[in-house]
Amino acid sequence: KRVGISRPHESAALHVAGEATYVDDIPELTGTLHCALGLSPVAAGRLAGMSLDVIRAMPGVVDVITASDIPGTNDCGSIIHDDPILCSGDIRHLGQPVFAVIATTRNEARRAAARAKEVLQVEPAEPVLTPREAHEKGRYVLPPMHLSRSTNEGGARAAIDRAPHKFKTTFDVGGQEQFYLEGQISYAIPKEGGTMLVHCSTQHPSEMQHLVSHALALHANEVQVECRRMGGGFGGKESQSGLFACVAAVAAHKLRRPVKLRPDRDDDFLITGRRHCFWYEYEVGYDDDGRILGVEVTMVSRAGHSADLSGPVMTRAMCHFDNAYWLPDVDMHGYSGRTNTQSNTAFRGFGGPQGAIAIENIMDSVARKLGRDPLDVRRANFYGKGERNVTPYLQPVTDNIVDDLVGQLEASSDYRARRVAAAQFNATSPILKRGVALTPVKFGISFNVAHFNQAGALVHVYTDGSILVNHGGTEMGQGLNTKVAQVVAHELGVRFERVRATATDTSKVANTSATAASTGADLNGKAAQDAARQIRERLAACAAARHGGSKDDVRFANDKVQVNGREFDFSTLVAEAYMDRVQLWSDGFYATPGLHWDRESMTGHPFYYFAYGAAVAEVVVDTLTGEWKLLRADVLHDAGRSLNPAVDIGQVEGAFIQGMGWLTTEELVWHPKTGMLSTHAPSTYKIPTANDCPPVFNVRLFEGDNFEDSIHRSKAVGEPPLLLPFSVFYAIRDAVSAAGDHKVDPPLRAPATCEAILNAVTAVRATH
Ligand code: MTE
Ligand code: LUZ
Ligand code: MOS
Repeated sequence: KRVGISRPHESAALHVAGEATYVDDIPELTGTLHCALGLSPVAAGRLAGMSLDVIRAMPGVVDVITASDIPGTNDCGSIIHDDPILCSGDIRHLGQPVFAVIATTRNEARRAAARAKEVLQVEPAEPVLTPREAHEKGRYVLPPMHLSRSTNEGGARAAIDRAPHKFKTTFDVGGQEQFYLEGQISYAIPKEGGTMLVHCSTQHPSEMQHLVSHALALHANEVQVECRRMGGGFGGKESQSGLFACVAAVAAHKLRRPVKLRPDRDDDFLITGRRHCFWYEYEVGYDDDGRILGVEVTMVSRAGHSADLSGPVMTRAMCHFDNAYWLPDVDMHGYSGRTNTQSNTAFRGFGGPQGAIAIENIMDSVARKLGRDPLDVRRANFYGKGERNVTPYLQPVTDNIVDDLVGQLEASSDYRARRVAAAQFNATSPILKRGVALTPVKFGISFNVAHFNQAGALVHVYTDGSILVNHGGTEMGQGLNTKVAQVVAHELGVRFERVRATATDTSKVANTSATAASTGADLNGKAAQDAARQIRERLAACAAARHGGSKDDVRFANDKVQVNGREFDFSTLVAEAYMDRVQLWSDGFYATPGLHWDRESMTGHPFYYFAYGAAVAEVVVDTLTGEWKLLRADVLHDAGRSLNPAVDIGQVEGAFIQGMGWLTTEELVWHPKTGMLSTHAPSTYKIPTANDCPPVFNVRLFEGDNFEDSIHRSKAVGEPPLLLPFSVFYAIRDAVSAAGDHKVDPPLRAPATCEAILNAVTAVRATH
């Protein structure tokens, strides 16, 4: 058995030895030039002129490239083509790349590019910075979206009007920087006949190939993109690696020299987008037990200056507003606000967290208004099995395990007793207040764009019995190559060490999807299994032909092959098969079955299955300073029949801490007049560290198979656990509410920074 067992990341030894090759570690070719971007100093307006001679005269500068040097189209947009590579007149945001300096060294390029402010003549205009302002002005990057479902005449409105209790309020949730440790980078190398090779840190090599070919006016078969691994992507390299790939390629194409573009962290912050912040307004009607009878919600995201992935992000947000709850009558409106800020993009969860946290906020408020334990209110609203089990987008929830899973966690975490203990503590502690919360997760797995759910793989068995696997997915630290190699080793009955995974390469597997939506192992694992299975069948036929017996009785296990009562080494059979002229390599393909989606009505079956999870968090808050500590977290997460429990637990722990950062310490601040992102470095933008792990951190995987025929019945694990630290946010909210009257709903926004917590404490005390 090679799947379902814990084993280290395939590159773990290389990672810790510092030997794993990232793009910047590739030995530079002779003649390599370095690129830096000159950025717009204003957030909106017109570019009236550029005095680039000043830049050209700087030491080491070889050339300066502007939009007019792009031989093909000046666009690096994903899905919708509204994203200029370099500014061609209309200034979209402060930090927008306007020109590219190419110099002998990276420092010389950066020094020259830093003079952008002096050499650009701009006619500034008033920027629109917040989603609410964009909404008021009707400025959107996409048409508004609407999703509603009703089980009664009159829909959500009538259900709210008839409900025994109702309230209407607003809520704010901030954005989040991906903060991949390896920044964006591309290294473009011109090849014969005007073709191009690009080494790119990207989750989406095929899209980089398309964007570069369009920018250079080449065919796709003239551009090759390769990515061995990333030092993290988290969604930030799904589309937005494109600008860097295109600029490096345009420069390399023009100068006929290799060009590397590696922006530093501050520039990366100013150029690229991140998780969308959301503003919500909702009205809720509910009964005495806290059951939600009707909801109307408006969600407005900060899309930034272009569409990028804002459409699919809003779709996923609207398809996760239900989270784990049956909402009989619901009416949702989604607006992607066009603002003069970086274009926001994918980030782990892809709008799912932003959708689901809105309903969790509603659950928490309803419980406080009714004076009930929030877990009881949540449970009263859970999807059922067979009834009350249809999502607002009309996909039935047929694999519901939320009740079981939450029940197990409630018991193992000692939730009830700890709620009582926290209340007792709070009764005698005027300054320090404790809070405990349990929150569930249900997350839909598949790209919400149906045709992206396909993948390909190549498996080569060499005559010495060693195996190479190549697939369309990319490795960003999540352990995808490890899982795919495990699947191949399992299929061929060989040791894991026999199988090696190689760099993702558009010239090996074509037309791949982004490694995203948590589908990497589901899609590429199945494709690699398909390839390996074909080889195994050919080997079995060869073995039976040579040694007798039926090919169906040939067994592959432990590096051995059993045929007709005899046993051979795997490599012996491979050598025999080669002599018999058997094809020892194969391609494989997979497309997720049963998916469909109607964009107009926002209904269909967008997800193959759901992944579930739940977490309990306990915090203590200092109500004089707003400082807090996570004392303990208990997590039970559903990875189906995990392919690799060690890797999956790592994913759950990492996602928990990353999501906690989003909801607590990571705050983005744009200057309200200039639109300058002032939090553009770790000095002002606070990501969590290893120190922020709670002293008690119990993370377990739920026992149970995927109901669907996924790869070895596993479930995708990359994104869903990012929603688990909702429990931290609601534990903080619980502690804040203990500072005042319990029935007062704390006005706490996310991120719950110390400042936000203190403001919420002040507000609940004022109404005390
Ligand atoms: N884990 C690590 N270590 N680094 C990453 O960049 N990205 C996350 C998640 N886990 C990421 C990660 C995101 S956003 C996604 S969509 C999935 O991994 C993608 O990989 P998978 O589909 O193979 O799980
Ligand atoms: N849909 C989705 C997408 O659910 N997740 C993604 O990462 C994605 N990326 C591009 C387009 N649709
Ligand atoms: Mo992940 S946000 O789908 O790259």
